[in-house]
Amino acid sequence: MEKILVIGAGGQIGVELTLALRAKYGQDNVIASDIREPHVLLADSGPYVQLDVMNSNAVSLLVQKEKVTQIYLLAAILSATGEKNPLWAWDINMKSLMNILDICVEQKVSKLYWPSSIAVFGNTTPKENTEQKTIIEPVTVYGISKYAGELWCQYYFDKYGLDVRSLRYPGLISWKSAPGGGTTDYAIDIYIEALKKQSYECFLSEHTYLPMMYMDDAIRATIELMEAPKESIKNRMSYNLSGMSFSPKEISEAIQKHIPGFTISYAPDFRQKIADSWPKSIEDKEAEKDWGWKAEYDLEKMTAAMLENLKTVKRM
Ligand code: NAD
Ligand code: AKB
Repeated sequence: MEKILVIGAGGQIGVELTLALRAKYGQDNVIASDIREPHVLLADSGPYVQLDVMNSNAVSLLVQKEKVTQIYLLAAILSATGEKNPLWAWDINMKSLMNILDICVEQKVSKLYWPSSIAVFGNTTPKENTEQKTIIEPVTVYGISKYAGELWCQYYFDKYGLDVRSLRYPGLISWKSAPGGGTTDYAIDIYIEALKKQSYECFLSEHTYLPMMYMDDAIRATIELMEAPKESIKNRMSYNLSGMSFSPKEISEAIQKHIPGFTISYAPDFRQKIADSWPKSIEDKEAEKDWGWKAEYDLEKMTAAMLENLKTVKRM
């Protein structure tokens, strides 16, 4: 029987991933943990432990006590927040990963999931349909930490045989749990403001294309990757993962089909430079070939789902 620990479970991905894992593996078999108080959707749906991933002893004791077989490490500082305090972001992102890689080896945890990001790509990377293996020269502290993390994952696989798996997520768009300080967060805020005020001031310029994905696809990709047979996982750094690509202008036009009076204005800030360093779109042929990945949501389908779902919640 699997015993799963999700670290950073209170975040944008963690809440939905924990709920999906609990539905699949049984609620008592998925321990949610975060440095924060439990998110409202996690409080009554299974075990919760409040802990700091930087406290390696505490994590190690928990893994030992609960006989954890799989860890999903989601705790991180994202791109925009990271640029405000680079050394702190580097410390959290790298130490958390190194702590967990070591704990997995010491405690014989059978599988580790750790997400990377399109932020590994930089200004010198080809912008369209960016390939898995290309020029990788990240310019944000977040991107540097993700690329270094990918190399460490490969190292622990090669040296210790650790079954570590990873995806380079695009910007993720969701409605259950608020985003945590990324450059792609505008594509969530825009739906919330469209419903609240019928207008939105965007912090990126109108033709800034970025790779994006609806959370349902991202959760399915994560679980499919983790459940794929070990021999089919050929990439131990991180797989490119592609959903859709659009600009602020295009998402605003998709919203206008549902809310005709919706208007958008543009006031680019420091996040524009981060967005400009990332690809406009990426390809994910290796994920498709190795473990059968295929996205289901495009911009139209996601927009309908986001607006419908957001109408049902008061939170965020
Ligand atoms: P988030 O900021 O929403 O959530 C991160 C969670 O980690 C938060 O709940 C936070 O409280 C927790 N955390 C922070 N420091 C901690 C600590 N010291 N100990 C324990 N918990 C701590 O982030 P997210 O969007 O859910 O992202 C999860 C992972 O996915 C990150 O590695 C991120 O880089 C990656 N990712 C996210 C996206 C996206 O669009 N959301 C895209 C690419 C990659
Ligand atoms: C961010 O914008 O920082 C994240 C990401 C793409 O990694 N959403």
